[in-house]
Amino acid sequence: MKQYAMLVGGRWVEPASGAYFESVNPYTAAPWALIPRGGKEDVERAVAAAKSAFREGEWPKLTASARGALLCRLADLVAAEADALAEIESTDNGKLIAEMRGQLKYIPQWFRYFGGLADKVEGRVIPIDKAGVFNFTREEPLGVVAAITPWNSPLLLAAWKLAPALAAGNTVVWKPSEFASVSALVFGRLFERAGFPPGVVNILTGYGGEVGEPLITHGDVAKIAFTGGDRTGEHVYEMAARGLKRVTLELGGKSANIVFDDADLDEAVKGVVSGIFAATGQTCIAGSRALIHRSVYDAFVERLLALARTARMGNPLDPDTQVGPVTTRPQYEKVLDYIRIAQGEGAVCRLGGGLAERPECGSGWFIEPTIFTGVRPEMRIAQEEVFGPVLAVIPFETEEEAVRIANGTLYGLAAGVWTQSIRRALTMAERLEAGTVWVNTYRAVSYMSPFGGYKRSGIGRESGIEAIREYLQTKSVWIDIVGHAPNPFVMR
Ligand code: TXE
Repeated sequence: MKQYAMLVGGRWVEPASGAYFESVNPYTAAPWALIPRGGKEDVERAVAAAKSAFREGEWPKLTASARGALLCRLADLVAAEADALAEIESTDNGKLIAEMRGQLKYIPQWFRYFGGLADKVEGRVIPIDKAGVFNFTREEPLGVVAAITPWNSPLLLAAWKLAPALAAGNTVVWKPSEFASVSALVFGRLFERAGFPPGVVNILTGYGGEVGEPLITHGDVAKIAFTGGDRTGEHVYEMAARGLKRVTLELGGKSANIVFDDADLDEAVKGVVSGIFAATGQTCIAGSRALIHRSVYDAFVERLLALARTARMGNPLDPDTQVGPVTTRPQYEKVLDYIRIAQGEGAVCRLGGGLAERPECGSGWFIEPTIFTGVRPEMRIAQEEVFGPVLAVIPFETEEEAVRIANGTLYGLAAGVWTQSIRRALTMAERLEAGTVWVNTYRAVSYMSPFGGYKRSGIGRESGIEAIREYLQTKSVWIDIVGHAPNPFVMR
């Protein structure tokens, strides 16, 4: 098994503890890599390196254009390594090679887009209301940013944070998930090759409590950019609050895919299937609730079952596989628990309903694509994030009712609407409490378009111009231009 090292201050280092843990391939359930088990001492070193890179040396002296050029160079290197990195991700987290290749080929665009944006961050000259002073603003970086990322799309979700954070001039300590760290440690080499000064990006691996917490609570960390579960996100927010730190939180969801009676049903069926079974449902934007208009309900469910039944399960490295394993053992158990909960609540299991024991699934953590009907909106299966291939189907009668059910959870990450009516599409886009609304499509993201959650799905936005603001702070500069002080005892 290959043993990896962490990146601190431009050097590849062992953890202070000397301890390593195994990363497990979810398709074989066997360990395949040894990951450094970082701790508090490593956090001290990494944050010190990031702080010193922020304040001294080459990085703060670079022009914004030069920073942008570094990010574009990084993009080219990522593009050249895309296939190799995709294979690592697929081996480490069990997601389809086709999906990971697609992501890896797309990731360079985040670095190009924010590289291009780096020298377009401008302050303003304010025509101030006071005589004899000149006032302008500067947009400045925050300092050391802690990026904490999950296992489901390890490099994509890291790029969403690192690209704007670096474009804005911050330095970064990045902690990938303990369940999928290998791609981060390999990706780290590309920062060196692109020419980033040492310490600008540091990578620490290990567990949330051992590396994540000391990182978040470290006095020299200015901001936390986190993607993960909402409970962990809440805890991260509490810890960040104690230090009055900024946060961007991208948390879970219980997104509704809403199919109206005037929809193109063939396309809608594909959209609902892709919303929940692509990525084995392990995506924050999973369309885990299908809301179907009563008049097309029976026909739609039949078509849905027919298409879902054709899903090819198996080795995620096989390009023909459509549904891979669940990434982690705890996640596998969580999904099986939710299937039991749904059955206990009286939902009707129409497809799947348990672990997959097909020969092509080997000894991996596979769960059959599962569809429940007879779901009522208040059931736990319709309220809580499962993060697996489990769909809850709910009928509705009116537009009003669809809105009420769709908005009736604590979450608000995304929603899908299937209709041919432009009026309905626009009305729904306005009324749905979700950071992203897709009409007649699902699961589309871009580096250009802001992404984030309403309600319990998160705080702040990633991607798009909005994202760079999350990594900047505004300074107001006042300059006297008349040369004599007014009355020193009153405010100017
Ligand atoms: O995520 P965690 P887990 C959801 C999904 C899933 C559930 C749990 O519902 O079933 O979360 O998954 C780090 N201080 N999503 O346990 O715990 C951790 O090491 C600091 C939604 O894997 O949120 C990892 O790097 N950091 C989601 C990261 O947080 C801590 C993606 C995410 O782990 C920490 C993944 C702590 N105390 C899961 N505890 C999405 N929104 O896409 C953990 N971490």
